[in-house]
Amino acid sequence: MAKDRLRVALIGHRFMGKVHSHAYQMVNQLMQPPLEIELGVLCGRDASDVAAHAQAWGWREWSTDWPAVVARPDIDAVDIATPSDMHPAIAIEALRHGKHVFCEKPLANSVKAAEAMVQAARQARTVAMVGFNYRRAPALQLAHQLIESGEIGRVFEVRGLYLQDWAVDPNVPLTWRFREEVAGSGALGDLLTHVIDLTHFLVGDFQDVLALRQTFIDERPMLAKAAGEGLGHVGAGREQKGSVTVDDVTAVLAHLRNGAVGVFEATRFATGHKNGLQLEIHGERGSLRFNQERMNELEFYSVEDRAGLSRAGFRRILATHPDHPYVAFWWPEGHILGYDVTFAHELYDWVNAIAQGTVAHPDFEDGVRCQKVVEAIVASCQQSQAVTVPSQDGSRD
Ligand code: SOE
Repeated sequence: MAKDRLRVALIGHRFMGKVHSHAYQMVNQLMQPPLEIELGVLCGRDASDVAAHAQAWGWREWSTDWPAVVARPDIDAVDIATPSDMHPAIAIEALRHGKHVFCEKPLANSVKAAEAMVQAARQARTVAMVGFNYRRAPALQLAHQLIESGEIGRVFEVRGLYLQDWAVDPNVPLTWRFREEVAGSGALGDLLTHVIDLTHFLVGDFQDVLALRQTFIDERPMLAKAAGEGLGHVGAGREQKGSVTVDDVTAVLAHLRNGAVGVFEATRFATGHKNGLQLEIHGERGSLRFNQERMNELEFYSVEDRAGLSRAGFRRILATHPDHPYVAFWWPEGHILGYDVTFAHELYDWVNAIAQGTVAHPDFEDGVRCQKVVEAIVASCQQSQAVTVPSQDGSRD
């Protein structure tokens, strides 16, 4: 018997649009979700680009008119892969039309806008999920299981770094990622939000933050095309320059509500690091260590080892055993997985939640939770002092 279908429209067709399109194909072909995903409409600003991508990636139709697309009765779910300034308008309109929504991170550029999205999701009663994809790396799911089962005991410290280096070149043009009115912030919103979300997932809520930020290159060549391209590696710059209005690096010290302490940094200027999302969590019974550039590995140290032969310290767990989360969908043990599967895993979970009428985390409320930390970090940078992060119920306890 044919499966029921989920007819999806994807808004955005650059880096994230490409990754999501590829992920849907993997989900259908290898993960066999309860609903068959139909790649319905691909939507973007540039007609000839979007048409070419729709054809290449297997979308049935294409459009440049997102309000019309999210209102279509033959679309059940809307996936938003645009720059973050567009997230609230598209998500709220899609929810108003009763669609399920998947929205790339960060959920919005302000707490206020993110809360309006939560409100719209509550009214729609559909499944609204935010794309913090790294939660779905099998090694980090395993880390979550180990922490939940008490393997490292009470957590004392979390250290989170997100290190990239593509912005070091002053000729990288002024794409949307360098413009506050579009991106909200720089390394903070683009990179540190992943670390904040992982801290929420693995350790707990933030109590207060003390932060600093810096912009090293204040002006960059204007883009030939206003829309901009992916990370800004591509596309010739012009002689004319425009102002960078976001942070190149942000560093944060934090107290968490459970008594743990956090040390965090995100930068686009860490020469030599390409996508170094690194986490280290220290607990009373052991520690865990992860680096996205070696995403199949989780390092684990247990204080119990002191009594045995393995005094050497951290052991490496290759998180590719079929018992490890999501791995059974893929290849035999040791045939390692890549960045793209984290998207397949999150979209699979979204589709499952839609089929079963459940919630898929991180949901829009988790997106607000992250944005509250972002706003506290920005306030701390502006005031040069520690700032309390409001709790999810709005109190500053
Ligand atoms: C670009 O810096 C970027 O693609 C981010 O936007 C992603 O969220 C991160 O996963 C990788 O880097």
